[in-house]
Amino acid sequence: MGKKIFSGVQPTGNLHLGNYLGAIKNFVELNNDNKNECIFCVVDLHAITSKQDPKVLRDNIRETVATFLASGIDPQKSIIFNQSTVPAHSEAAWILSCIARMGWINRMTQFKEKAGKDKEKASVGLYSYPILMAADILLYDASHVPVGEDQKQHLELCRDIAQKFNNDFDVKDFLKVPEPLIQKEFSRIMSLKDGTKKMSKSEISDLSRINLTDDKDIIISKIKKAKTDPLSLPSDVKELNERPEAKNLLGIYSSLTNSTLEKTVKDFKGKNFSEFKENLTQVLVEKIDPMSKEIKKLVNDKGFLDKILIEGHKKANDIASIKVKKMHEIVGF
Ligand code: AQP
Repeated sequence: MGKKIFSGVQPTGNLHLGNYLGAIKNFVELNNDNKNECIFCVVDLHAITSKQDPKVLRDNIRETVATFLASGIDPQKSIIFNQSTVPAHSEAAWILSCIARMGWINRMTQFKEKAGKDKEKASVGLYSYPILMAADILLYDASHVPVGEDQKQHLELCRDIAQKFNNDFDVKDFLKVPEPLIQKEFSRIMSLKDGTKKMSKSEISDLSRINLTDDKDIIISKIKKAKTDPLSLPSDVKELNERPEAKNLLGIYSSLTNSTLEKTVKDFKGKNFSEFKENLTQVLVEKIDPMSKEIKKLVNDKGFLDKILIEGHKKANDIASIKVKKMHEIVGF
């Protein structure tokens, strides 16, 4: 039997190699398996948990759709839509926020990281967004949710919320408890400037990430400048535990070549970084440069991208509106 897949990407600009290798690459594989039913959502409600320029947000929504298509997601096989066009997401999020417990949300490490020292000034939305994420997933009875490692805790919260709703209202299995699909290796791609920090859209330095819109020359220059250490490449994977930058670059190479870290380490043992970086640049350019060209072409065709979103909206709304109506009945509205 196939899987019911749901996942989302925030249209917050600068989609990068981490988003691709951690999540979108997996979306494409799941989409290619005809047994699966896939829904990929541009989560614009999540995007406004931090301040967005409305015009830029509108462009980023389309660019995210363009990125899905350029990566290989087929809109004929998968539903692609943006979250704000399906009101059931906000409605279900409210109901589920009355199910989730404060103690559960207080444990979410991503809020602590993103809000930083100034958490009094963070939006309430940023704090409660994992509940909206639970609503996104549960509305579609998703069986599996492909995400990067950073979303693991939010997925566990989603499972707890589903179970508590089912127990509280004695509706066994009404909300389907989803399984995370997190790749065993390379599910957390790190910054090119600091191998201990996640590659991220919001990092100020553009040199910290490979954007999916970077062209060949930019990729060459970013990899040249990527942080390394003074040693040559190791002969044993274990040595990488003390060498975060080397581990990250070798991991990126392994993921792009569908190989394992063990094999990559074996292939490059004793080599210096400059030789390895040439190989890494080559595989990155082969993968990202055509994608970047395609994204840039697609974003000029706003009508085409909007049509995909409208089609996706209809299909998603049909599913989600029925589920939220049932939720209303269950809670007694
Ligand atoms: N560095 C990463 N490595 C692996 N996977 C990653 N993801 C994000 N960063 C990495 C995965 O990409 C998917 C979409 O993420 P998102 O757009 O919803 O937002 P995010 O996690 O907030 O992305 P960023 O880049 O990390 O943004 P900021 O700068 O705001 O912190 C998710 O499945 C995520 O796990």
